[in-house]
Amino acid sequence: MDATELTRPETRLTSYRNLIGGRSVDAQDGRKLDVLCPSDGIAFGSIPRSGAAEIDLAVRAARTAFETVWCRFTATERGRLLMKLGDAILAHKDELGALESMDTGKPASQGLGDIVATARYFEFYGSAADKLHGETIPFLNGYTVAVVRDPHGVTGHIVPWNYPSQIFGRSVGASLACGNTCVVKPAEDAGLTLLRIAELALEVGIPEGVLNVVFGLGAEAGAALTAHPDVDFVSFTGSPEVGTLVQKAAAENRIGCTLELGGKSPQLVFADADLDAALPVLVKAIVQNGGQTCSAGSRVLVERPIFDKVAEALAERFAATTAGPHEQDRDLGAMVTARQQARVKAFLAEARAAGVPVLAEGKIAEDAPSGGFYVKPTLFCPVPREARIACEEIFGPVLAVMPFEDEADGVALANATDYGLVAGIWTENSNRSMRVARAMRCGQVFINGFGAAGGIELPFGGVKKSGHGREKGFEALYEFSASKTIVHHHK
Ligand code: TXE
Repeated sequence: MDATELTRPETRLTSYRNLIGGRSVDAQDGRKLDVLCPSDGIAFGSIPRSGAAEIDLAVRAARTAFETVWCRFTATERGRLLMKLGDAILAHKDELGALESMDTGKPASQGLGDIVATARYFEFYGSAADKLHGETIPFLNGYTVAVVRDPHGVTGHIVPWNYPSQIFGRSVGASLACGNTCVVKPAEDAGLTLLRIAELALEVGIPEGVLNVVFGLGAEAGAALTAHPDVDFVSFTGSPEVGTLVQKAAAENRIGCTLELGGKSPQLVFADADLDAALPVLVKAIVQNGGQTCSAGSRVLVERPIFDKVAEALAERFAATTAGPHEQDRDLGAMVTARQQARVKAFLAEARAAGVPVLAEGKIAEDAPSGGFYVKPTLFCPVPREARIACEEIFGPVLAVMPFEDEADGVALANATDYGLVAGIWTENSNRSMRVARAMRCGQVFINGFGAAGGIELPFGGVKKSGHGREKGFEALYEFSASKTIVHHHK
């Protein structure tokens, strides 16, 4: 018996249901969607194909919970419950990690790591809940002015499939800490752990209706959630196209939203970089999670004098990478869906046809199930600056390597993208690293590193076409709350 059979039988063909107002319910018309394991392409369960009716029920449940129950909890009490939820997630981390990996196709250790990070979100926001202080403002004589922070009310969360539990944790954790109630629409392609975590929330004492999960297609359940007139704020992470729709829907309702729409994040490698430190990170930043990471380091820009050396070393490391089923815990798993696999392969075919050189390819494990959605990690080098693979988000394990001539050229090339999410800088010159970091047009910059073990505490989000608003860190608490100025005129 191989590992695949060992870990999956008990979850095969499980019917997952919505969680609305504390009740486990199917779609009203009983329609369902299959859930496939990306590692072998086989269905192991189903989720409800919900629509406007189920979303409406969930929003009503969230509204009632907001107005009648959750508002009675002090910030400290809310925080304690969120920290308990963090503990419960940790206590179930093996089960949740296995489910996350089976659902997304990501290697087992990464599924587990995502769950541990999710627990940390609830711990972080739980402990922050009663530290969202307001301020007082000096004003005219005879006045005392206080600025307090209020929750928005009901928040809608559209979660993608690449890091389901973490992206859920970062927005739902912050929202609940502020005193909102939530309706969550997981991605139809992967999002089962969100349901399990919402069930754990009930178990630790978070009241019914405070956290609701409604499964369904984006164009149906997702669109219904963003258009619902009784939702007060929307958090969206996903594609730029859908982000535009979400912002239009928010505009119709005259509410706010956070949009995190991915990137084409550069890593600048200067001639004085510590290459022993840089090389493994440069590879991991695009191979991890099959490149299906909003902040993937998908462009490596190398200063001319060390270009050939870096290209050669990257090629060696790329060739040593292997994609395999999640249980095997290789460098990467399968792409999340056949659709995503086809999208990545189309980029690969187009770049090859355009004559962009392939410097190295990784492998697909020989015993990987033939029905799985695998692609080989692929290193293109040198990539012309105007090539599509140098400009567009691929969301696959595809690295574009390009030379730059000097600091000014490197900065210009790094910024020459519609996106602006993350950047990496590799240099031993601290004057230069700070100068270049300040010149980057993006939301997060790493110096002599890339990515930060989840980065729960670090504000995260884009500029330019990568979206707006910040999640993660304390700053998210300002997104999920609104200031209210209280002006007391006294004698
Ligand atoms: O995204 P969608 P897809 C990028 C990445 C990827 C591409 C396409 O480049 O290759 O987008 O992925 C919900 N109203 N990112 O098609 O469709 C949907 O159900 C409301 C980057 O999977 O945007 C899911 O829950 N919601 C990204 C979520 O939106 C709708 C993560 C994301 O799906 C909707 C994912 C609608 N009309 C993809 N249509 C990142 N920033 O990390 C869909 N959805």
